[in-house]
Amino acid sequence: MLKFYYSGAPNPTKVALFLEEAGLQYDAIPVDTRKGEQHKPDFLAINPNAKLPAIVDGDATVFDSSAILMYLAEKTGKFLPAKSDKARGELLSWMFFVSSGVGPYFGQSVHFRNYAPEKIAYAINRYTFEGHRHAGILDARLGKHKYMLGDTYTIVDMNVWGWARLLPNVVGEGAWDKYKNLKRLTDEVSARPAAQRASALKDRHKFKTEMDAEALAAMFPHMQQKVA
Ligand SMILES: N[C@@H](CCC(=O)N[C@@H](CS)C(=O)NCC(=O)O)C(=O)O
Repeated sequence: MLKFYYSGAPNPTKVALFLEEAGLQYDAIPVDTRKGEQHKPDFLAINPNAKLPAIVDGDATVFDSSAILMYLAEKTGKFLPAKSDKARGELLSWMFFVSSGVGPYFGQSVHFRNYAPEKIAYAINRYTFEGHRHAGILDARLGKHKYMLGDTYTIVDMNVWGWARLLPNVVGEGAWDKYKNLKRLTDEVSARPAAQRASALKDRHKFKTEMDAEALAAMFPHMQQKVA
């Protein structure tokens, strides 16, 4: 059976959404990042980047949420746009936009707002600005189309949903008044039974909740190393 290495964080939850939407059988294996389990040799053999999600499907090992979504969509033929060069171009563009833009900028904004030991005004402003900029691009797209690729619900919407749910943590309260099209998509996806099962998956296992010294050292190792 497909092994799904996960935590309750945004990137694993998008993959949980696909697995649930597609009705695939999977074995959900918790990796508790606040206990440092992502750095254990057994997990590093699956994802040398020490992050969730990752899957092992037969002899295929895939890490990085966008890569996993593409892999599973192509393997099952589900949640992809119609076959054409135009649609493939849009699929790749928006998948990479989420993985190279939305994920990293949203993640850094959450980090500097909530976890950085000092409140660095420059960093908070830069990443909040980029959070708004990326949310605005998604919102404009969704002002023209029901879903990110047009009329059909695809892996791009799943990829967006994973992070969009956290928008107020990224840019602050009032986010949803500003990005109404993105809110419409996020709410619609969140209401799907598969999304509810994906969000509830983390409750099947007992993940550590305290952000204590062990958790900070595991998730933000730079805090203990001066490299610049
Ligand atoms: N580009 C990766 C990012 C993965 C990532 O940052 N995962 C986070 C959870 S959302 C994680 O595992 N954090 C634990 C850590 O950094 O130690 C993806 O899209 O899968």
